[in-house]
Amino acid sequence: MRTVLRTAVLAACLSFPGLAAAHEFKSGAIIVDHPASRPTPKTAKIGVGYLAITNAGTEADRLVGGSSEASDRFELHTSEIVDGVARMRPVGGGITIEPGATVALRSGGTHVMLVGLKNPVVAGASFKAELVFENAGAVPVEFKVEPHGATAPISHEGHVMGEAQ
Ligand SMILES: [Cu+2]
Repeated sequence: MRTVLRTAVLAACLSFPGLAAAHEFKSGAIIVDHPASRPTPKTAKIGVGYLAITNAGTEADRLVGGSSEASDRFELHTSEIVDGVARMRPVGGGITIEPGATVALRSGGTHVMLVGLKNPVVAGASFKAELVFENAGAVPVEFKVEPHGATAPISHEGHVMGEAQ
C-alpha cells in the first residue's frame, strides 16, 4: 500500500514538477524527505527547517549538523514544554537514525534552526542546504518555503504553545 502511494506521488511529481509537494534527496543509505521551511517576519534572525530522514541501510547513522545558504548557522534544536511554555535547546551529540527507522524533524519537537538569517525567508522560495551525517557524510538538499500550516496538522506554532486559544 505504501509503495503504491509513493509511486503515485512520484508520478504526480513527474507530471507536474511545478506543483509537486513531495521532494526527496538520497545519499547512500540516507533518504531525506521534503525539507521545508516557513516564512519569517522581515526582521527575523532565525528560521526553521523541517524534514524527515530515513535510514535504509543496515547500520545506524547520525545527523551531526549542516549548513544552509540562507543562514550563518544551521543548528539542531529540540523543543520541550517547561511550565506551559515551549522552550528550545540545542541537541547535543546529534540525532541518531537507526537502520530502517525514519526520524521526523518537526515543529514542537526536534527541528532545524537557521540562526543568523541573511534575508527574510519568503513563501514560495527555496534555498540550498547540506546535512552532515557521521557515515553518509554531506548530503545536499533543497528546502522549500511553505506557508504556515501547509503540513497539517503540524505547524510552526509549536514554538509559542504557551498562548492559549
Ligand atoms: Cu529552534
